Amino acid sequence: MSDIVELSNYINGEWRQAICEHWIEDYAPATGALIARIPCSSREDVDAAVTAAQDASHGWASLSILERADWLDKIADSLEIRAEEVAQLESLDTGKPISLARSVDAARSVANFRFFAEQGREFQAETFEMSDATNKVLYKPVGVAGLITPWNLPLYLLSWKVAPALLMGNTVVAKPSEMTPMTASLLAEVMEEVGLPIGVFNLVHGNGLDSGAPLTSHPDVDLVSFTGGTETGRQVAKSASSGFKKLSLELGGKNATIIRADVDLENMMSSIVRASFLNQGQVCLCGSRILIHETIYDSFVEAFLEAVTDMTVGDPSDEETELGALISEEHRDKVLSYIDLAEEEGGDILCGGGAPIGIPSAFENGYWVSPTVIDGLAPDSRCATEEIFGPVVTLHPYSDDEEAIEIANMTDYGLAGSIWTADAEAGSLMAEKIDSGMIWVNCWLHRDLRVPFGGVKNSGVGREGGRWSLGFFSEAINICIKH
Ligand code: TXE
Repeated sequence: MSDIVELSNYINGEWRQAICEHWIEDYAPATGALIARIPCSSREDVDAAVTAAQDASHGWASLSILERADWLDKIADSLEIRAEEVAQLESLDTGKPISLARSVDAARSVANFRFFAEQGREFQAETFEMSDATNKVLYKPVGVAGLITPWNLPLYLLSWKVAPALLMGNTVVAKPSEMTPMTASLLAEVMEEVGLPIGVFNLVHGNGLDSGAPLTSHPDVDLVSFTGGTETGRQVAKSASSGFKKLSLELGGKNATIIRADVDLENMMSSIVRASFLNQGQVCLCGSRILIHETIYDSFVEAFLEAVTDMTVGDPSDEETELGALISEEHRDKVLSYIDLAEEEGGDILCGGGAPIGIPSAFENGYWVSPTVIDGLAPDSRCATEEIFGPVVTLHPYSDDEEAIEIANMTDYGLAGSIWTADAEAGSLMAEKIDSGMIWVNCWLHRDLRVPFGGVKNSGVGREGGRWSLGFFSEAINICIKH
């Protein structure tokens, strides 16, 4: 019992329990053990956080962008000192391998604050000259930002929103996923440690309906940035629309990985496997449909299966582990139900399909699915077009570039994709015809934080990243001065 942590909300610079005194339990995905309780916040808690953010708005907005950039650096410094703690908490709370939590979650969270601090220092508002007038563009804060984040990359995605929101002069109410609350609380501790002015950053724990929905529909929240599932995104869009809030939605994906006949498989295979299974396939950018030129289909499948079955699945705290557990029992069951569906749809399970064999007894109650590869499915089958968000990949042959593009565009999603080829020019031309926000050629998740990030179709609305984030988290105002 003593190892179970009780987390609090952070509102107006104070640590508070939910007014209703109800709790939500948080489990470690690798073992199924109860590790924390978080406040099951409701409308009253959200109201208090929004009021605190509103009260802090004027003071924060009156700082210059350079002063706010300095605050982001202070936050980054303090977070960096606690990087190992971030990695340990993230690995425990999500079930992901510690090596990944260190190299991606902990490192990138610090990098996000530093990156946006730098963006603030380089920021130049435009002027547009006319023959008889000068137009100045001002970037004003939007106001109170409601930030809602998912469980797959908890602090990484939260910092991706908090940093530009603060930089542009907004105050924040953050609502992290109830399944992974640990590092959001750590971030609130960092805000307190560095002495960020009271009310500028507020944290409300809780579930989607009781605390997420009151935040997105709150009349005094001016902007909503949401990352999560497409269906939830639809509800968030509805609830934010009546107040005409600025809205950014980063939603799901069903991304194609296109393997052309001229691919250098020997050098590219490890990256293709990483694109398929990073974070147990629980990254919205993962390539969950691999389209393979028919002339190399058999040789690709053989090499791919060899690489996939070679991956080390198990204890997330072991440095050698490559794949950990899925986020929850419910999510594990959803992923398994898609594997059952694949069999009904005529697919062959080439590897995986259930819990890893021989998992140590300490992990028997965790939520495990070993990496699963399926072929024989029609490219328009449900398993090949719906988001599974787990370690499950379907394989499909194609005959020429046009057919690959047609299959890639066959889903309601349009987030990302990758193309693997010795002919980078041909890959780039193909990329232009794919209906997705981001396409990588001969790489995957190779992120330059200056570029636009976001999806088309059911993958979302709006772009974040670099100047797109600065634009989204501000109101551009034009002042036209006649000479
Ligand atoms: O996410 P939800 P879930 C996909 C993936 C997954 C599916 C559902 O396919 O299987 O979404 O996952 C908060 N108003 N992705 O149910 O519900 C919630 O508390 C306001 C892709 O876990 O979208 C959490 O903080 N907020 C995705 C956040 O929304 C609400 C990553 C995300 O939870 C709310 C995660 C409401 N009505 C899942 N309901 C990606 N794009 O990376 C819930 N929330």
